[in-house]
Amino acid sequence: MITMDDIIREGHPTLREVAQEVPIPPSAEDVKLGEEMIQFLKNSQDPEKAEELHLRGGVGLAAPQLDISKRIIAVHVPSIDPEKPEAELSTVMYNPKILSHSVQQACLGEGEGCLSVDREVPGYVVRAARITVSYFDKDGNKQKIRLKNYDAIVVQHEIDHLNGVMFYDHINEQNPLHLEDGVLVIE
Ligand code: FHF
Ligand code: ZN
Repeated sequence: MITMDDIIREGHPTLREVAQEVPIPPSAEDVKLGEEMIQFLKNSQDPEKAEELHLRGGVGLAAPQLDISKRIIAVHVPSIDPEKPEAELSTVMYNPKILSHSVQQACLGEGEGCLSVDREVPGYVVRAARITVSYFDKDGNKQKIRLKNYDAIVVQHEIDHLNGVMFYDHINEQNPLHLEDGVLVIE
């Protein structure tokens, strides 16, 4: 079981590496890792389990955060609308790739945090509002999905980890709360 002790923190060199692509179809070991990453996210969002295991709530996790420099990410974003459970995004992606992105940009109104960063970093993290991503699933099938708004932000945060990029790299240094015109603010 993955716990907070398995997650490396900023300053660890692995977080600044470009992670290696994984062989497709994913090995049994990489499939198991993906399942454990999703389970961690589910546990972290379960109030009882999170308290018991001292987990910080998370919606995404990238293998480099476990000191595994492989291009594997997990996202578990629950649907905000109980009437629409199919809106949940819960996937493991092997070798994900952003094929295209919107010109329009977006950011979370609350800013971002990271399981590998034990401090508050204020500022808007401006990203693409919509992305098209290709990836391989656990069976080695190639998938292509379009994501927008919150889902798109989370997946970009995770893919950044595969490229050694941290969320605060995107914050305007001079003025962290400055927003250009047209940036969609997701509340
Ligand atoms: C999180 N937590 O998941 C943040 C951090 C925008 O690389 O967003 O570092 F638990 C991955 C519902 C809504 C339930 C939000 C991407 C953030 C990715 C993890 N929590 C939440 C929730 C959350 C990081 N990460 C603050 C831990
Ligand atoms: Zn992160």
